[in-house]
Amino acid sequence: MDKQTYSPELLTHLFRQMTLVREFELRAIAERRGGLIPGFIHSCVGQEATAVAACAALSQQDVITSTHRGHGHLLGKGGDPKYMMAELAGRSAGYCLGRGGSLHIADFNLGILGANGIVGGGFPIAAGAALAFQMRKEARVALAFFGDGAINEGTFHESANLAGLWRLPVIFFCENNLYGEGTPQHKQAPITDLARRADGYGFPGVIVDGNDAIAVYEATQEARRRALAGNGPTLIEAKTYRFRGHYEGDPQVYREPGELEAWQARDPVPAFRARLLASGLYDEAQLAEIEASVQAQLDEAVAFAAAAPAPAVEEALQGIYADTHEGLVF
Ligand SMILES: Cc1ncc(C[n+]2csc(CCOP(=O)(O)OP(=O)(O)O)c2C)c(N)n1
Repeated sequence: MDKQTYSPELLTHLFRQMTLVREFELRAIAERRGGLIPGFIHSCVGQEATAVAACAALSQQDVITSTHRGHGHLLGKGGDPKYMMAELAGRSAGYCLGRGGSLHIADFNLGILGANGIVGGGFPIAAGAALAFQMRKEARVALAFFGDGAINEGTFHESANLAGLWRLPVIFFCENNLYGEGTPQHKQAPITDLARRADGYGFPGVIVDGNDAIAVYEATQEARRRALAGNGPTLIEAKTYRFRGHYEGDPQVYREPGELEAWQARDPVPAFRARLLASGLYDEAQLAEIEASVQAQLDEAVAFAAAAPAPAVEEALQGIYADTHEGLVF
């Protein structure tokens, strides 16, 4: 690791946030088992480097669109674990007042334009935001996170086409974890390197090791520079792997023997930890202190969620935009 290139602030941020994402997911899984959290959880355990390092390369004014596997993206962009945990628990103190759960978390103040239960739903939102930035001459970019399954949706191709044509300041960030639900990538696309799809739309496609936080950070920084210089989009394909099921409870019969273990040997969180220690910039005690502070933050988040009330019945019709008698009212 180059001591000149990376500030201690950035390195500490990457380590802390990656640890936060990993531990948030493990806590959420445990709290689901314990009954605090109802419904589905699609965890991103194993994909912490992509979520955190891509967001670290953005400014606060930049925006992201996220997915059903979005906890890491939201935390990476500054989401508060307290309000996230409360939302997962269906409590009124949550980001969506407890009505949306994990798939709908948004915070426009942080540039989080929303997780999304619709696979491929984020592409047109990100391209539209980028068009707005371009028209208003604002130095901001939009980054759409998505999976290898989502790149086969029509929305990718429509959004990429116009983004390429109009040179929109958008980054298409593919977290290629090799599966769309239980379907391996080779059964859903005729090519292995999805970055090649960018060719058809006239912008660069780059492949990056998605388990290497620094590589992800650099690729995203470069894509952002390009977008802000008026040169249009980049497709980043980050090769990575999810360690847990598609959802909690998934029997995972589709994995190749030994595949999970091989990827776990390249676990991005301990790999980054080891790299920090090897750099000589950090010692064991400093990293342990960061890890303890993450645990304390999550203790607080779980206690906050557990103590928060469920939404009141009278709130059920608030925020409903369509009225069948009087037409649309938004
Ligand atoms: C339009 C649409 N089609 C199908 C689904 C069901 N579905 C939910 S997640 C998923 C797989 C998505 O795979 P990928 O984009 O690779 O993301 P990953 O789950 O690997 O993070 C599918 C098919 C959906 N939610 N929306």
